Amino acid sequence: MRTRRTVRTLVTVVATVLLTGGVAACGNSDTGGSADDGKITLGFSQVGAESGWRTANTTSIKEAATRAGIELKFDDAQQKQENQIKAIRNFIQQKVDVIAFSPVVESGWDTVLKEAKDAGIPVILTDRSVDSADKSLYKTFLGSDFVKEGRLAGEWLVEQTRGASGPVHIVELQGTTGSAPANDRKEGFAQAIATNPNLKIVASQSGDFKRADGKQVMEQFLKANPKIDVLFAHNDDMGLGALEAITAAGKVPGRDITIITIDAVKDGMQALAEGRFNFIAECSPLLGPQLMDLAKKVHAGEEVPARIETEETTFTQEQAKEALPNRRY
Ligand code: GYE
Repeated sequence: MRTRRTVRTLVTVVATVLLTGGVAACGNSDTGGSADDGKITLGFSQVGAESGWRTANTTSIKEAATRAGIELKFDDAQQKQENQIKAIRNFIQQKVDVIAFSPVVESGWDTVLKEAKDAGIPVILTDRSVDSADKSLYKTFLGSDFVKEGRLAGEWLVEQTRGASGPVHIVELQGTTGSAPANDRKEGFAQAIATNPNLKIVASQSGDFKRADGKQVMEQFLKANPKIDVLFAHNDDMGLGALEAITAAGKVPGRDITIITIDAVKDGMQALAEGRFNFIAECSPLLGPQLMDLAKKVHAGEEVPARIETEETTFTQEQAKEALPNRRY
């Protein structure tokens, strides 16, 4: 691996010299990095700051980079794919050592990933994956199993509604349209509830993983559907926004409407402990330390597993009460 990387770096250096007509334009160490001090430079393109989960994820990455002695070039794409593509191209131009990003949506990455590969810069996917058929475009994917999270949420509901004699009306607040967690959580939940024909999704719409959107879409759901028994929100923030809409409609969240969410950030756990939510499937944002470890390994040309899955659990109201005091985010 190291030999291949060195050759690739050499090709890039030679190509740059030929194109620019001088060595001065390279200005870099032989590792292809933008710094000459031997420090690894990591270009990271973050989705945005749409949720409590995302904020905790950003903090984890920034802190871990400092601790690992990695120079972090951080870019916030404000939930726009075009901004992420621009950021990745900038990282390539700056000749960072490693690129990592959390793709806002699953599709449309092949071209820019190929550009990174051609420049000899390894790419790590973190949190969310891409649907590229060519797996050689990235080194590894570090993150959760979103289908499993959706399935765990659905299985809990199946368990709770076992005795139901009539239909159970479910509304679903989806995450960002086209994102891996929205696609996969929807799929996992649908798989689980398919085992009981009484469980019916009567409305399903995106709230873009944001609190304000969750509130607004829930208001529409409540207006259009006189009978709502369950809300499944793809993250805590949308569930928290929906709480306001439910209360404003004169209903008691957690009692009149059963609320299931995903993430288990502090505000979500608080709502669960206080009985306003009913169940949360955890999704850990603390990916920073593992990401830095992987960045070092791929930079050194070491083999890394193609897929690294985050360890997660689920919380009932009782479990949330117990876990809350020690929650880090
Ligand atoms: O669940 C949501 C965030 O990709 C796992 O993105 C992440 C999701 C998380 O906005 O809150």
